Amino acid sequence: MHFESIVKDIQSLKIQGAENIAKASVKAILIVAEKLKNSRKTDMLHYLNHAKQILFKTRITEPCMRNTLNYLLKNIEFSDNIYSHLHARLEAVKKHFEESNKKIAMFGAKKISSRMIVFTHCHSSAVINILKKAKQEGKRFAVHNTETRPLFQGRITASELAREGIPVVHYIDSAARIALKKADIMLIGADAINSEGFVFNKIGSEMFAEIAAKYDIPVYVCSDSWKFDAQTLWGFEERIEKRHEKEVWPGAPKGVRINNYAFEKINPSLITGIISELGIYRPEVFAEEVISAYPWIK
Ligand code: RUB
Repeated sequence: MHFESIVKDIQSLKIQGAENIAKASVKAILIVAEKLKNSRKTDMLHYLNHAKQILFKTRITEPCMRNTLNYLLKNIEFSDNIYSHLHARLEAVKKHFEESNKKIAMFGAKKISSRMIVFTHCHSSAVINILKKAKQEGKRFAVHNTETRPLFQGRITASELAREGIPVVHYIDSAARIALKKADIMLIGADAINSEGFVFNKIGSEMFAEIAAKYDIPVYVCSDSWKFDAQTLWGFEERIEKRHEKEVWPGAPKGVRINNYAFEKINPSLITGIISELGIYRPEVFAEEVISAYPWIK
């Protein structure tokens, strides 16, 4: 595996979902480090930082990647052996995600009971882990999911759930109201969470949360807390990635402009709670909890 191929896979969404992107970017940095193993420290620092900046640009709405790489490379300039420093940090990153995933699945599964219909949109590994855990606990429920145009990540969700033996009914995006009306709970992932509790997730998420509110369906965001973007504390606006028009309509007639936003911002008033490894919190207090658990994130 090469650094460039990981970058390409992230850009093309062959690797998708915030946590998968963060983990792949760690792998990419380690490939660069391995290549530079016998180089001078100043060169190594320069190229690692350069690689980090390239990765940051692949998907701009991904603070989980930014936090993870910043953690991986934190204080690296003071280390005598950069290579072993990186490996120690890699282990810590792995441990974080492993433990966090278990806790999110455990807390989230408690919100699911037998005979429920769970609505989800796009593909979130956090949501999938919760559903798998609920199934392991012997709960019998079904999932309604949307296909998620233009890149159909909903198909990944539907296929994974079907493989697990979880009944799943697949809907086109514009049928979401019908899919949701029959649901008891809506679970979605997150790409970013800002200091005011706004959540950024796949385009359509806020529209579906508004429909859920209309039918009194609770909406939970399932997310590792490293998706919190601390830069928003200082006034930085989370940027929303706009992707190529061709993904929506290859060969569209001249004169047709296409807005292909990858994500949208969900108002905290539409969110019942954020399920993270720290517990289940209202979006407005989430930032405070993350900063107190991980002071370095600031
Ligand atoms: C994926 C998406 C997911 C979040 C959370 O968008 O919006 O809900 O990334 O995923 P894309 P996870 O397909 O454009 O990357 O829970 O796996 O971190």
